[in-house]
Amino acid sequence: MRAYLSIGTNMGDRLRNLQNAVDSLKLLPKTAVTEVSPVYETDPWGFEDQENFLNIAVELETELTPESLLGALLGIEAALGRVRLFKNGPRIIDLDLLLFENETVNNDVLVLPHPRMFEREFVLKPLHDLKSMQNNEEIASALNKIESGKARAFDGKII
Ligand code: PH2
Ligand code: MG
Ligand code: MG
Repeated sequence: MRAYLSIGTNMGDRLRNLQNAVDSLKLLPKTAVTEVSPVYETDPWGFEDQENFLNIAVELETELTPESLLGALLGIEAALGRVRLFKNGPRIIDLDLLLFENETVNNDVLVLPHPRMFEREFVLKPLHDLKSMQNNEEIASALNKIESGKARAFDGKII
């Protein structure tokens, strides 16, 4: 099954945090990291009085269920030292599950597709860079509607 993630960070060594997150994903059972987007620097959305974020999108191939993948993402956040201060506040690392094949899920722990992904340039811009998304009309038109040009290409690569 193909899954897409959005990863963000705005504390400490941001590039290192992104690489640590991707390295952790590579260690998950029944899961392969199949593509990592370029890195973007983005203005904080939601709560503006905080440092800029770095954001990437990641494509996975996995045999995990959406719920067990979500659990694994929360485990990686905890292992990398995430402390939840307040909603939309600063974070060492945030791994959000955006899409899982064409599945729609709506339960207490998980909503798919991610309900706010289509309004967020910091999600859509890197996502649209992934090879498998470049011809995705839904992503392209959503990005077209909101693109401000404020997601800046950042000099640094996550592998
Ligand atoms: N994540 C948030 C809130 N605001 N802003 C940017 N630029 N990037 C993020 O990843 C981000 C945010 C909540 O998860
Ligand atoms: Mg998030
Ligand atoms: Mg999150």
